[in-house]
Amino acid sequence: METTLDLLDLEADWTGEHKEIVSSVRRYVDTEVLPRMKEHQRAGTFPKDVLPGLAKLGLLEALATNSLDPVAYGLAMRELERAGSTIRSFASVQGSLVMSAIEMLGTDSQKKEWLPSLGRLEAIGCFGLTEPDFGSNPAGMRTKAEKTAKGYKLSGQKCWITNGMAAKVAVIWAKLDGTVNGFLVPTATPGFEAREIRDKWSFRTSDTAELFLQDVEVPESARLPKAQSLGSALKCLNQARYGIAWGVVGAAMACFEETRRYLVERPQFNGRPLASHQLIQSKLAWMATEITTMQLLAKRLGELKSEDRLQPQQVSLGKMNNCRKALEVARTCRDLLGAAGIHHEHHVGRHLTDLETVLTYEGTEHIHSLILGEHLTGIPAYV
Ligand code: TGC
Ligand code: FAD
Repeated sequence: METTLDLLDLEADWTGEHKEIVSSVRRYVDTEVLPRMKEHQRAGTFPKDVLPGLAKLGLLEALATNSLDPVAYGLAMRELERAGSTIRSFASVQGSLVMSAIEMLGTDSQKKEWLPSLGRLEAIGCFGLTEPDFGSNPAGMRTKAEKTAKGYKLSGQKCWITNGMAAKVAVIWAKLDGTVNGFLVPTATPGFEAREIRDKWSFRTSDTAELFLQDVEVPESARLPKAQSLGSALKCLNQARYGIAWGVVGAAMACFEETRRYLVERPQFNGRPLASHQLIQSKLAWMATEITTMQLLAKRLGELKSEDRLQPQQVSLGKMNNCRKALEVARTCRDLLGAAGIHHEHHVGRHLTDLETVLTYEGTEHIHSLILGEHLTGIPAYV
């Protein structure tokens, strides 16, 4: 029996563009990405071989030309994350962090130089905000930029940087005279070094690196002129966090669907399928309800974004709620698969461990609850 997770008939509101995007990304995920994930998960490698197919979808090119509506973008992230959070993350960093930074904060010539090649994935970008001693609190960053006769000299260290090994250009956040600024740094510049972070049990199929900058000289034209405070970096994070609120719905759906199929097929006790037991149905009903409310929340964020009314605390609510719920769904699915749930044969274990990263990056659960807390009380409680 086929079933649907569209219990509130949300798909009825989809435009032709939404339907098209969901079916093309889903086809790409099913035929080109999922068959390769197990092998890359075991090896701990990013599946570079899926990038030509992603480029062909034209999603990131559409972002560069602002021709994708927020709900279409969100649905694309949802479908990509069915394959895994690491695949959606590649696209989030490239599109929502790097391309958005250039689009929102760059000059016309920076846009002309980088957006087309980033959009076609001919160049890969990374976004360096986090440092070893400054994760949740990037305001404390030590990476600094000094004015030189021809431009700037950058020194410092960034860590946990997605796409860091493959990147041709890095958006580097650094303090210039004590104020956070953004710079576009070609990674081939002398003094720039990326080192892979190995031995991860989460995000094994993602390229994660530490970046070292030692007296990296860049011209004046490398500075993002509209980035003149930490707020500019946080503005880019809003875009990516929005995509995460949608993306994790896809991870939860993928876990649910794989588990439901298993439960209706596997007999246990008198030859009856596991799905016939009341406790199992109760868990399926709970998960389907959570996935439905996650979708409603993402859709509402999309509507607000389409009307240019989306506020940071609303994005925090969506990122925090949907990551937590997706993780709970993945954990429940792992349980319902029994021993099979710990094996690479199923994707659930990979989704579960990857969602642990998604809960942490782009603002941890605590940080998003503090952002909401500040909104609700007027009292910042970070310190
Ligand atoms: P605070 O004083 O609150 O704010 C500084 C300035 O920024 C403004 N602002 C925002 N602007 C736009 N969007 C937002 N979401 C904003 N949040 C704050 C604020 O109005 C202020 O403006 P102004 O004009 O007064 O200067 O800053 P704070 O230092 O107290 O920090 C607040 C806090 C803790 C919420 C912030 O630091 C934070 O969000 N921390 C979490 C760090 C984080 O999320 N890092 C992510 C790194 S990138 C990443 O993880 C990529 S993962 C790969 C993938 O996405 O797939
Ligand atoms: P910490 O800030 O040390 O936090 C540790 C714990 O303390 C958390 O539970 C946190 O919630 C809690 N905590 C911190 N402050 C408070 C407080 N004030 N009150 C209560 N609790 C608090 N960063 C980038 O810049 N670019 C990237 O591309 C990128 N990619 C990433 C990819 C992966 C796989 C991972 C794991 C991380 C990535 N990050 C990236 C970094 C990520 O954004 C940080 O890990 C995240 O912001 C948290 O910082 P931290 O790890 O230093 O944790």
